[in-house]
Amino acid sequence: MSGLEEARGLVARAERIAVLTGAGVSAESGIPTFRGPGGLWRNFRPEELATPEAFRADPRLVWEWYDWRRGLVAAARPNPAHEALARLEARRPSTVLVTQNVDGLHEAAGSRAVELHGSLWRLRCAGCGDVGPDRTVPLRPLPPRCACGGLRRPDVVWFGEALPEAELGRALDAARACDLMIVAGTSGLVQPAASLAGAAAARGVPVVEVNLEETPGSAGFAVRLRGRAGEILPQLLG
Ligand code: BV8
Ligand code: ZN
Repeated sequence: MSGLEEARGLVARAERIAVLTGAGVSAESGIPTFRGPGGLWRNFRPEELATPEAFRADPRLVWEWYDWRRGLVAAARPNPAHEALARLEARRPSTVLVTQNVDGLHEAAGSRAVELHGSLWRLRCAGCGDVGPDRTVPLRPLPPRCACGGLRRPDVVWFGEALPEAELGRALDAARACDLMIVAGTSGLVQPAASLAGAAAARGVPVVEVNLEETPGSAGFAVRLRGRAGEILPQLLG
């Protein structure tokens, strides 16, 4: 039996599916991943820019990176990977989709994703904490300022920052309650998101991985489907 047939059998028998996605599910929408080719920006590594220190040191540079990404995403559309997951949720309301992505493409496809790392499309004032949606592309002037005079930042979780409690709680609940986990398009390097797959596998729950390459967690996963999420997820989820 092929890996895909085995994985399709697991999906058919599952009653509570948890899904964890990363930048790889947006790659076929034309959004560069963090650690793959094209994942750099002006020779910076994301870990150097996605930090509070970088923002404090040079808010304009960090905002140029985020404004560039907002522009990319604004011109992008959900791809068949996002659409297959949204259809799964519509067919199986018990499905919980957790994402590390901040691009909002799961919502654009009709999903109700748990956004562990926040969203490019919300701004938060670093001064008074005011948070709100903003889809202005391009955003000018950079860095944007709040009425209180404080600097507005993207409402995303940077390295060294805690994940939002509510979302992390929902993700952990899903990892604990699921009887099947699908991990798609993530290198499994960033914590604590990456630990969700291990938490499911540790309970004996089968994990199906969809990725171009092996990842640190692959050895512990029941089925590893190698290929593009935009091709595999529609086949896996029907
Ligand atoms: C925290 C938002 C503590 C911003 C992001 C242990 C050791 C060392 C460091 C740490 C550690 N534990 C924790 C840390 C620190 C750090 C961390 O994990 N560092 C890593 C680099 C080691 N973690 C944190 O700082 C976290 N916070 O721990 O806080 C704390 C607690 C209490 C109080 C205070 C503090 C915060 C982490 C969140 C950081 N923010 N993003 C933004 O997006 O701008 S992370 C960033 O990486 C993105 O969210 C991204 O989604 C995420 C993970 O990357 P991936 O999604 O996996 O993407 P990647 O490019 O890596 O991989 C793509 C994959 O897709 C590849 O495998 C590729 O093969 C595959 N692929 C490509 N194309 C396709 C495909 N697959 C299928 N189809 C395709 N077509
Ligand atoms: Zn403010």
